[in-house]
Amino acid sequence: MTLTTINELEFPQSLLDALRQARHVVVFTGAGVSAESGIPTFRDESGYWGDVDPEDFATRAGFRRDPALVWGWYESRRKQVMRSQPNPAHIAIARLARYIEQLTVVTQNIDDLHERAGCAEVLHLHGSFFAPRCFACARPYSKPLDSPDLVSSEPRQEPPRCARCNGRIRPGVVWFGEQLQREMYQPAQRAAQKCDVLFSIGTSSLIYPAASLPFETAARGIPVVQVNPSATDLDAKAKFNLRGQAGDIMPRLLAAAWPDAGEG
Ligand code: BV8
Ligand code: ZN
Repeated sequence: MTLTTINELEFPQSLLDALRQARHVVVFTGAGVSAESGIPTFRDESGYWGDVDPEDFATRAGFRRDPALVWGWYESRRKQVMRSQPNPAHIAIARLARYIEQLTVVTQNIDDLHERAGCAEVLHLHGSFFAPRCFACARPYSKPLDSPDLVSSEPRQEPPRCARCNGRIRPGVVWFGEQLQREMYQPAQRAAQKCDVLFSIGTSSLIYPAASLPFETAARGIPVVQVNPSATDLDAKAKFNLRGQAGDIMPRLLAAAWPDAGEG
């Protein structure tokens, strides 16, 4: 395991070689990749879980108990994402597609910053802000969430109702105790098991089954590159631990591996 801190100008040659020779790269991300876009993470100092209890805000029971509180929380987070921009980490990740034959981006995030940075296809293991559905009958909610009659900045907002069964609309995310969608998790797992390099960027590696992906990659002897200012359980299994912020490291790593990567 090689530890490289951000202020070291050189990345290990073996990492640059692995990248240049890779045909298929998986990039697995968590809330830390959006931190430099101004989006709070969950478990850092100023993270979401420091303000709210996940039991009340990220479970079915919490939504049943107080749908307006949960819907209002997700709506305020969604609007913050709409006001934010992809940061240099998102842009560098999308730019990888220019140099790698196959790039698979797998995120635990529910924002659309990877897509807005130019990633064509993103596997959202924990869902998305942009796929609300009926809590009762699961019918997708097709009305635009920013339609005038739905715009409010109140912390508690009564969720809209389903056109088919009049059930409450819920955020299109995976809450604790809910299964991940097979059509997201299975391709992510396949990619993690057959890629040439896997990046794990900005995740505390604590939430399962998503967190198991980089461990499955490492167990197959495939190099795992972790990018995180802090240590996580993955440190022990990652071949390269790049200590620092993703927005600093990722553009520099691309420029080191492919000197023209820095251009427009
Ligand atoms: C399920 C909703 C079961 C969306 C979230 C073993 C197997 C299976 C399940 C379990 C298991 N053990 C326990 C479980 C249950 C549970 C779980 O994992 N619990 C934990 C507490 C142990 N898992 C579940 O419930 C999952 N469901 O397995 O169902 C099942 C089985 C059969 C039948 C029915 C059910 C569902 C988990 C999904 C929960 N949903 N959120 C939302 O609101 O966003 S969780 C939440 O955590 C988010 O989704 C988030 O994406 C996810 C992971 O967090 P991170 O992204 O890592 O963010 P975090 O703040 O933790 O870390 C940020 C990192 O970034 C830090 O390390 C920091 O240092 C770094 N960083 C900061 N700045 C930067 C940076 N890095 C780089 N650059 C920077 N600038
Ligand atoms: Zn319905």
